Amino acid sequence: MKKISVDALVIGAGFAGLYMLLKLRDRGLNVQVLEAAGDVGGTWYWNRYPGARCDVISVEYCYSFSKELQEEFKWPERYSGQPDILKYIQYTTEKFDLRKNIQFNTKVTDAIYNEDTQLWQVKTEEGQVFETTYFIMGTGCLSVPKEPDFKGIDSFNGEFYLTGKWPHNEVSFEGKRVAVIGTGSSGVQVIPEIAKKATHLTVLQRTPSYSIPGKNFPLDDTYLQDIYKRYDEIRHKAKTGTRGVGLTNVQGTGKSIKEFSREEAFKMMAETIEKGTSTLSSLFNDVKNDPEADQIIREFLYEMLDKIVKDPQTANLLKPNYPLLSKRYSLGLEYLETYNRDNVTLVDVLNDPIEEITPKGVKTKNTEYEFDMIVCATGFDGMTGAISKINIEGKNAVKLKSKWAAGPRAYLGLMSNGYPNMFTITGPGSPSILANAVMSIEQHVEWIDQCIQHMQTNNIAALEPKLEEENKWVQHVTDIAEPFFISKGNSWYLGGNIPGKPRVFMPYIGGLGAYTDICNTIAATGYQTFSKKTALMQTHK
Ligand code: N01
Repeated sequence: MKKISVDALVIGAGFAGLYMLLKLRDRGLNVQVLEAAGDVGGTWYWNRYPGARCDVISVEYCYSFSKELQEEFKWPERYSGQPDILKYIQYTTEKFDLRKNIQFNTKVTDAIYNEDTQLWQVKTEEGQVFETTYFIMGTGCLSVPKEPDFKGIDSFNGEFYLTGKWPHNEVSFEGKRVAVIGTGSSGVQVIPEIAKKATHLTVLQRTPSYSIPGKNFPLDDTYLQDIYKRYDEIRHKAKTGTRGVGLTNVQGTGKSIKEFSREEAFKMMAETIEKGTSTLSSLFNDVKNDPEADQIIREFLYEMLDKIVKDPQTANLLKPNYPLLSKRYSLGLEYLETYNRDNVTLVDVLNDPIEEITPKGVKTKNTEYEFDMIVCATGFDGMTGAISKINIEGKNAVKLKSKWAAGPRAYLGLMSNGYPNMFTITGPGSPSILANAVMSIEQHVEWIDQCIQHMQTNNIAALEPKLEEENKWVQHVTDIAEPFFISKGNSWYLGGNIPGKPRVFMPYIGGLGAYTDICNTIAATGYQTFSKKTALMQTHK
């Protein structure tokens, strides 16, 4: 088989891969993108279940690199739905003529580094072989759904769907008895939509989610024109702040919640929600790690839930019993209200666990339920799922899987020692999904682009982080998360949802702005924390 030689091979055509392609192509590199799906979009290509949308405000959940693009694409809603996010990604693809460098329906199986040639050899399931100087993973943090492994799953006679791999054809719920398994962010979104159409919806809940009511509304031209005027300031705030957002920042009090009377604190939280902001955590400085502070915020949320959900037994079942900030909470759009519908039943599968899927439906320890359709919103193999699907071998033929057996080890979430010129966009150890993912992606792509420019101008053929620097960073990522609830919850942030996955807190909690400063300082001081091998630059045209 003839090898196809390129300068840079980018895996994935979502927000990350597309921008990486554009940057490196503009730099004059010969870039090829390989994408497993049939079109662009990444996670927004696959997650097309009813109700799918991003809980970052749309005018912020989009690229900032092009002023023209920013003002050209008219976001229809405050939190626009998946069809519009996908439309935006397609629009960007056409605008910058990116499609010609993307090969779809192509799954990468192996990536092997050759120390003699200083090139990566990348193989695909379809039998192609690529040779590349730069191997860049834009494979996303939440792109590999956790495959449900219920006993008897194949015996079910009805329709079966995964939210993370939703079909392209329309799925009809009309006249059907539907079950949803999973009440994380995806479940919280799909449940209200199915409830509106199905004859009956049964939600099989193992762990309730905190769902904070959000406000969505159509955007008119006045709103958009105001944003356009303020975009520079909004984006500056987003990039220098913690969470990659410039609009939704709550004016924090900088104080402990305990410094306020219960009435005062509850009033402030109610007003914040009323204004359409769900980030209650930003109001007070101790709700991320102080159990007493968490208790107060939880009591507020329980009280709110009791007011919304009419049946007290259902309301009690919906109350999470873990700290608010130990997991990602969800933006609720009609979520809690859905449980007031006559056609919706909440079943507790924590105390009556699912034993198997049968031809007729779901059998728990005590009951057998009959369904026409089962929808699994059971989550993802987060952050490392897509990377670990590829057989990656670095220097001395060491498999990345072995190196990461006890948890991912990466420097800045960008590169890993022993794997020269391999970059991971929003990899483990970076703020990635703890911030607005598009801002995280732009920062990584721009850093990688600058790094490649540095390599080219300095005749560096191979660059990798020094092991001692990587070890320090991995320790730092663990240490700064340690005091906070988020590092202890049983969430996908720690691989807690995947049996056998090492429990390591993967994202960097220090905030996007602080992290960007660290990355920029490293670049400005000549990448001293990296080892470099100088050789004749290989270019492939
Ligand atoms: O996945 P999850 P998700 N039996 O892992 C349950 C992003 N996102 O797809 O907690 C019964 O959060 C599981 O129960 P438990 C966002 O970053 C964003 O919902 O393991 N139940 C849990 O309830 C988010 O954090 C947006 O006890 C089982 C659920 O399935 C991330 O994606 C929208 C089970 C999985 O929840 C993941 O969210 C959607 C079993 N065997 C997603 N196995 C927005 O921007 C699993 N569960 C709004």
